[in-house]
Amino acid sequence: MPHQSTFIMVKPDGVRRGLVGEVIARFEAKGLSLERMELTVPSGEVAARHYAEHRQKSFYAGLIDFITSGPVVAMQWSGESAVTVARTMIGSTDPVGAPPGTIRGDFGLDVQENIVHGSDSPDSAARELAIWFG
Ligand code: DAT
Ligand code: MG
Repeated sequence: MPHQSTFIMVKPDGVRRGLVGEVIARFEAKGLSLERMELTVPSGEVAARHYAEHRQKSFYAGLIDFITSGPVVAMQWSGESAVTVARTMIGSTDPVGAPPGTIRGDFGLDVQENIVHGSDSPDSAARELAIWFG
């Protein structure tokens, strides 16, 4: 299995709720390596590029408002199969159905305010890391 890099973001709700340390601790404990990290309030342009695939969705406008509503913690993590490993640890999109033991399963109930983002493929990771870190 390949060494990979993935883009992880603690979303504004996660920062507001004081879950940054919890999220980082889980990935560290798993054995992934933190390569880059920045606390930033996303611009509308960065948010639109990041969520371009959802432009036509009914929830898009609310999603952009939410993700630009305050600081996020943008991170690059690497390690063995890091993309898949991180997605498994984050849990399914709707926290209501995410199993206990996952970040969304343990800390969320809202499909929009679901605490953390993780790239869904190596191609997405490369695209998102370029958007956030240039
Ligand atoms: P994921 O973040 O699990 O990759 P996604 O790419 O399908 O999920 O959607 C991106 C984000 O959009 C998701 O984290 C939260 C929001 N979202 C998805 N489906 C939604 C819905 N039905 N209503 C409101 N927000 C939604
Ligand atoms: Mg996604």
